[in-house]
Amino acid sequence: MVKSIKEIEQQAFEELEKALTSEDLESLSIKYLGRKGLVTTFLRNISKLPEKERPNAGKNANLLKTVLDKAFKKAADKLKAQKGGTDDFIDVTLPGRPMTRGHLHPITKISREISDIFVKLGFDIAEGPEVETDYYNFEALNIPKYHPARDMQDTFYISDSIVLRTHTSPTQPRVMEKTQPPVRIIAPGKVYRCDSDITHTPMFHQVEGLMVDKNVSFGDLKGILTTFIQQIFDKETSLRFRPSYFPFTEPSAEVDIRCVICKGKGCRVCSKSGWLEILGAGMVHPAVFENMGYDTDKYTGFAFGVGIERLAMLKYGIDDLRKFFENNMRFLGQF
Ligand code: 2NL
Repeated sequence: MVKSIKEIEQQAFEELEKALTSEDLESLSIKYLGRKGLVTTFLRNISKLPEKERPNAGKNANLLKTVLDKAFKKAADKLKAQKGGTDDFIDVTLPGRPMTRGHLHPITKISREISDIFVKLGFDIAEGPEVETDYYNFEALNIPKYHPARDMQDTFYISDSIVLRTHTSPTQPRVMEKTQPPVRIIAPGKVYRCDSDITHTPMFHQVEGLMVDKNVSFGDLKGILTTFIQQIFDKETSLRFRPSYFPFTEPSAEVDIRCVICKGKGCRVCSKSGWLEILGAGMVHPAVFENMGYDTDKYTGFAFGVGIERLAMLKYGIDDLRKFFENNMRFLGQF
C-alpha cells in the first residue's frame, strides 16, 4: 500500500513536469486532489486496508496531498511570472478597441447654433412649460375659443383648459407679463401636435423670437431674419416675404429662402419653384399687447416662429424627418 502512494507521487511529478499551461495545471490538480482525485480516493479507501497498515498509509497520503498542493501552486506562480504577472497572455501587437465617442443630436446642435446667433444679436433665451394652459397657448395670443386657427393646430388636450403646447409662442406672453419693454427674447423648445405621417411627427421643435420696443418696424424684422438665415446657411442666401395670416400678428408674412440645393434654378426639393418656405413672422397684433398691459401707442414689436427639424433637414441635406427620431447611431454619428 505504501508503494501505491509512492506510485501516485511519482506519476504526479512526471505529469507536472509536462504541464505547460495554467489549464494543464488546473486539470492536474483536479486529477489528484479533486473530489474524485487519486489522492482523495486513496484516503477515502483507507478503512478498507488491514488495520495495521492504516496509520502509515493515512500519514503518507496526507503528506502527499500537502506536497502536491504546494508543488501545483508553485508551478502556477512560476507560469504567471513568466507571462508578466497575469493569467492571460497579452498580445501587445493587437490593434486597440476603438472608443465610441458621444456627440450632440443634430436637433440639439442646430438649436444651440440658433441660440448663439440670437444671443450675439442681443436676445435672451426664454423657456416655458410644455404642459400649458389654454390661456397662454391660445387666448393670450389672440386665438379665442372657436377661432378656426385652433382647428389648424391639432391640439393634444389634457383637460378642458390644459394642453400640450402647440407652439413655443406661449413662452412669450409669460415673459411679457413679468417684463416691461424693451423685450428681446427667443424661446426654443419642444411642441406637440396630434399629427403623424411622413412629414409630421407628434413632437417637434420650434424657435420663436420676439422683439418689443419703441419704433420696432417691419424693417427690423427683415434685418434680423436676414442676418439669422445668412448665418445658418450662407451670406448669399436671399429671403422673400409673402403676405400671410396669423391671429397674433398684423401684418403677417411667410418667409421663403432661395433654395439651398439648386440656388433658385428649380429642383425636386423646392418643387421647381426656386424657393423654400422656412418661417412665419409678423408685427405683433395690438390685441396681444393689450392682453399684456403694454401701451400700444408707445410700443411695437415683431415676432417669428421657425420649425427646427425643417431647418436642420435643409442645412444638413436630410430627406426624411423621421430620421431625427429613430436614433439610428449610424445616422446620428454623421453630425
Ligand atoms: C410659424 C409661425 C409665428 C409668431 C409665430 C408670435 C408670438 C407672440 C406674438 C406674436 Cl407673443 N407672434 N409668434 C408670430 C408669427 C409667426 O410662427 O410658422 N412657425 C413655425
